[in-house]
Amino acid sequence: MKFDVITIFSEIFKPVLNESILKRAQDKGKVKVTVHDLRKFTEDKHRKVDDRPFGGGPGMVMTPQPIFDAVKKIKGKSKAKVILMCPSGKPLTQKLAKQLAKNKHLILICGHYEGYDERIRERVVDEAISIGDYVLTGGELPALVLIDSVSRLIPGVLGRESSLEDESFERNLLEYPQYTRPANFRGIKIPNVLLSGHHLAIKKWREDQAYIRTKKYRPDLLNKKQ
Ligand code: 4GY
Repeated sequence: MKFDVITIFSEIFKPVLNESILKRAQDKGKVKVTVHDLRKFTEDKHRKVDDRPFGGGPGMVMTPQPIFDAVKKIKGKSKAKVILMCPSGKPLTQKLAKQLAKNKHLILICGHYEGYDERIRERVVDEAISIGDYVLTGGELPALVLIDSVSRLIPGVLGRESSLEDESFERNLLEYPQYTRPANFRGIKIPNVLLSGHHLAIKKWREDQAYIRTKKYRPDLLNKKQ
């Protein structure tokens, strides 16, 4: 899977991409991420990427020219899917991450200021995606969230394929509580059933706990169809 990111803050990406599983995924050749500086695509002599909104109003808007040209150049002859990171996009869910993981090439556009010139969305973008109902200062963190959530679904990245299946959002249930050693930590004991060796009882307890938790913290998930 190839990710091309278009941003005015390239440096944000390095520390996240150069650690842990995302680093290993790139070293293994499962994922390739290239970060492009939007300003390199400007025709304007001041390398401007924004301008004042027509009709007035506060703030600045991302101007079309650099983004149009960056996407055209990066896309070349590939059939890349172009994604705009935007609070008004389609919500990123585990289901959407799975669909995105089927692509060979994604181009992610990270915005700033007050928003994008609408012609970008109309003519360049295939899908606008939001990571949640809050407004950030830019699309870089959302792009990293998308890269992370999609990369771990690519075969060979996690190296424990089977366990992806019973993950939380796969079943619309939160995870059951987990414990590890010691069984008694400073007087705080783990539930007895986990020490019983009774596999069916443990399975039942975990199912009950997952349901209780979901009902308490995310009742919305219980009403969702699979
Ligand atoms: N939430 N999900 C998000 C965001 C920053 C103003 C457009 C989000 O995806 N992106 O908050 N992005 C905004 C800042 C211009 C992008």
